Amino acid sequence: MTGIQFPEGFVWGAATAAYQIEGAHDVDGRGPSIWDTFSHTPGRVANGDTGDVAADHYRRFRDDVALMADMGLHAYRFSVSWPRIQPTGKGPANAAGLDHYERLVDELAAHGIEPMLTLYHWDLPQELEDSGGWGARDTAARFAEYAELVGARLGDRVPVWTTLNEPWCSAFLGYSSGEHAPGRTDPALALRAAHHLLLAHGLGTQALRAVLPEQAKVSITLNLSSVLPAVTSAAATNAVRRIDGLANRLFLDPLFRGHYPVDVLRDTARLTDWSFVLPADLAVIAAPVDLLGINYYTPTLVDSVGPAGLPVDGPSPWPGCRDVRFVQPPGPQTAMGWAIDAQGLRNVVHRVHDQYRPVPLMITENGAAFDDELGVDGVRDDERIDYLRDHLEVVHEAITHGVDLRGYFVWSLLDNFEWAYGYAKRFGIVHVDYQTQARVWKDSAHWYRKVIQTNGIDEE
Ligand code: GBH
Repeated sequence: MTGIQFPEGFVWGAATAAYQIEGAHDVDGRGPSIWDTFSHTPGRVANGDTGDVAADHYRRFRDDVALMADMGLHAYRFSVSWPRIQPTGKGPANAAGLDHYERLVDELAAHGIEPMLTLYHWDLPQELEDSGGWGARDTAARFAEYAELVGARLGDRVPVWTTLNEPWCSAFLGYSSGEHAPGRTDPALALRAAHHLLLAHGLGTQALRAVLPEQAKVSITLNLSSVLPAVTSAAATNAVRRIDGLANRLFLDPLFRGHYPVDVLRDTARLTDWSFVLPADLAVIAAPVDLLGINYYTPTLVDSVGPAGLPVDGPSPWPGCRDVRFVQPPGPQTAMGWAIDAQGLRNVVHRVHDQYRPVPLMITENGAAFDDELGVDGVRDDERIDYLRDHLEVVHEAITHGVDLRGYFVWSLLDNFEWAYGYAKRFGIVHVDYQTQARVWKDSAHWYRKVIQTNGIDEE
């Protein structure tokens, strides 16, 4: 009995992000980003971990590319560190920064691996934060200049470009819950930030189109949520609408329909009048992309205690949703405490396919952290293999149902700096010993290599 077989040309990849793996924080003229400031602020990151050294990928990129080639990866999704290109977030390019990414891209090409380049995976130059960060409209214009610098240099060699990774996280974890850099806890500011991030995507797309060759593709990656009610009640149904509005439609609607969702504008009217949205912005944001990246990890289950219920204490990533309770779904979880449920991925891809103008889709991140143990013969991570298999089965099924899903990138190639969790959480399919920087393939990496080789999953 054969298992499942993916369509010919399906893209198999792995993903990383600059601040999470590069280290070399003060090398070759790199300026500080908001994550340097944040991670060096006591109490912000578990165990006081920082990205100063990380997986030392900045220096070891040639070895890491060789590892990717051994694994048979078709494509590698990485991000460029903005403060390596513009140490203060503005002005001319720092040549050493561009040179580095050119070497990386050339090394990938030499091994037949296609680069997929993300311009912004959360490492805003600190000086831009000091002048308002994503709360400032000017940051969107600065982003477009940065996009043009990188596009002009690498446009001939990078076929797929992504403006932003998960603007929801940048806006709401960065400026509302404060779990991420810059650690602000101002829900109204977070809504402004969300708009300026979308505007940055739009202006960045324009800038890229002007310098990239015609065949280059431009995309954005969203972390989309499958939001379901924990109970059957009018209050829970309403909570689903509100959380879905902020998690998904606040981004999908302006990108693919050219307007913000009216219910979200109404729900948040007590916090902001949205006057930072200028009429011309929406057309800029809605300029067509060639591809939509989707990152998916876990479903979201909500309930509502109602207006008279107990408010949730402390800063929250959900502006105006203090009455909404998040429920832990039953069943298995990852080391992050995130429920494992591939049905959520099914919901997300079908929803996008059915309700928004279909552009080709890619799963740009999917994966899990587990409490891996390094043994003499590697890392037995059957749970991660099961997680990946379950989600890949959903990807396959969606394709057979007509969803135009072109590729899959596992998060992550390497164990890395897991943001507020530091090095305590390991998402890699390759283990990193942070003492020696040795890379050791986990069983999941061997398994993934076979999936790529056979373009499918064997029945087991
Ligand atoms: C991605 O973000 C990032 O792009 C990547 O850099 C990161 O390393 C990776 O995920 C792993 O974290 O509140 O318990 O219901 C994913 C961010 C994950 C944020 C799921 C919302 C909901 C978990 N999202 N999370 S919970």
